[in-house]
This record gives sequence, structure tokens and C-alpha cells, in this order.
Amino acid sequence: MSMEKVNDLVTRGKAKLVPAAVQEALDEGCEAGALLDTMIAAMDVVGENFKNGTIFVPEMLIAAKAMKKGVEVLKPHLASGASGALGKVIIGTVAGDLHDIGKNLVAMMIESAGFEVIDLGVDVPIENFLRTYEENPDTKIIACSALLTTTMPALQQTVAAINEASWRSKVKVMVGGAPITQEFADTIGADAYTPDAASAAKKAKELAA
Ligand code: B1M
Repeated sequence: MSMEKVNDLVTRGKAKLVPAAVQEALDEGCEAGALLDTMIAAMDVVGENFKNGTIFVPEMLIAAKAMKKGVEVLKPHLASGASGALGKVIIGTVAGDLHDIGKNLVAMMIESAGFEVIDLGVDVPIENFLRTYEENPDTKIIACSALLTTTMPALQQTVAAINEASWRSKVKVMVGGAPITQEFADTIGADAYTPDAASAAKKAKELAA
């Protein structure tokens, strides 16, 4: 019941009610991972409703706010032990793309895996990725997220610019986001693609080893 309540509140964008509902579900013994999955499923419904024209951008935005509130409550249960000992990871959503929930989850899981995360946010110009690496040359991984088919070219251009940098051999490049595939990652010359936040953290550890 609590799980369905969380799903329903996120779908309806009830940001003020979501934290208490998530806490209630946790108190009742629901798994944090399952609660995250139900919120991601709620966002899929929101996305479908947007596609079908039954809701518009503002409703998508308030649903995103509701999910973020829920993730805040889940965070201590999903991620722990941030030490930074494994090195630095630069992460951002590429230019033109404002979606950050998935990127934030990836950042959270990577941090929890033991990395220090430098989060550049959303709509990150190529130069910001390059400059941040140059300011932090001990960075192990640059992780780029793209959520729109229309920002896949920006991801491609970002990776191309990194691939041309003199320091390219010293850093690994990870990519991800709903429209990205292994095939696309291979085509654009990224070192790794992962479909979700948990596998991104696992892959980051492998790449940094
Ligand atoms: Co937008 N949006 N949106 N949106 N939005 C989608 C993505 C869409 C699929 C909805 C739909 O039509 N069904 C669609 C894209 C279609 C396409 O690309 N062909 C879409 C559209 C069209 C748009 C606009 C163009 C709408 C408009 O203005 N007409 C516009 C674009 C704005 C822009 O970016 N320039 C827009 C705007 C927005 C809001 C700002 C309102 C809001 C985002 C708010 C925010 O993020 N702070 C929003 C939302 C909320 C969505 C949906 C509903 C939810 C996104 C989300 O957070 N999902 C989305 C539909 C959907 O996803 N089902 C939709 C949950 C999140 C956990 O999943 O981000 O996929 P995701 O992350 C996953 C994986 O992808 C992966 O890990 C995460 C899970 O563990 N992952 C990585 C992500 N990054 C990774 C990096 C990695 C590895 C894995 O390594 C580096």
C-alpha cells in the first residue's frame, strides 16, 4: 500500500507529501531500492502522459520535484560511506539538456562507491567538461548524461572533444541516459556505457582500478 502511495504521489507531483510517504514506507519495511524503482516507474507514467498530451511541461516539472524530495529521504538508505578514496569523477548532463534526476542518482551511487564527485549540473557546455578536467588532472573518470534524443549529438560532440584532448589517455569516459545504447557509446568513442545508476557505480570502480 505504502509503495503504491509513493508511486501515486510522485505521479501527481505532490512534492510536499512524498517525503512522509517514503519515510512511512521505509518504516513499514519497504526496501529503499524498490521505492526508488517505483518512483522511476512513476516518472515513466508521467513521461507517457506527456507524450499522449494529457499533461504538459509544468506537470512533468512538479513530478520531478516530487521525485527529488523522495530521493532525499532515500539517500541515506541507498548510498553510504562516501570517502573519495577512489579518486575524482566529473559528471554532468550535456549541453541543451536539463534533465538531472538520473544524473543525480548516478552521482550519488558513484560517490557512495568511494569517489569524490565534481557535479557540473545540467546543460554543461563542452568547455566546462574540458576546463574542469584541466583544473583537476587527477580525475579518473568523466561521466556524461543525455536524456533526449535531440541531445545525443551534444553527447557525441562532448566525447569527441575529450577524445581530442592531449590528456585523453589519462581519463576514462562513461556515458548514459535513457536514449543511449552500447552501440552509440561505441560509435562515439566512449570507454563505457551503463544503463542505470547502480551499474554506473560498479563500472566506475572497474575503470578506476
Ligand atoms: Co523531459 N522528456 N523534456 N522533462 N522528461 C523525457 C526524457 C521524455 C522521454 C518524455 C516523453 O516524451 N515520454 C521526452 C524525451 C523524448 C526524446 O528524447 N525523444 C522529454 C521531452 C520531450 C522533454 C522536453 C523537450 C519537453 C518540452 O519542452 N517540449 C523538455 C526538454 C528540456 C531540455 O532538457 N532542454 C523536457 C523537460 C523536462 C522537465 C524539465 C520538465 C523535467 C526534468 C526535470 C529534472 O530532471 N530536474 C522532465 C522530466 C521529469 C521528464 C521525464 C518524465 C522523467 C525523467 C526522469 O527523471 N526519469 C522523462 C520521461 C522518462 O524518463 N520516462 C522525460 C527518471 C530518471 C531516474 O531516469 O533520467 O533515465 P533517467 O536516468 C536513469 C538512466 O537513464 C541512467 O540511470 C538512471 C537510473 O538509474 N542514467 C545514466 C542517466 N544518466 C546516466 C549516466 C550514466 C549512466 C547511466 O553514465 C554516465
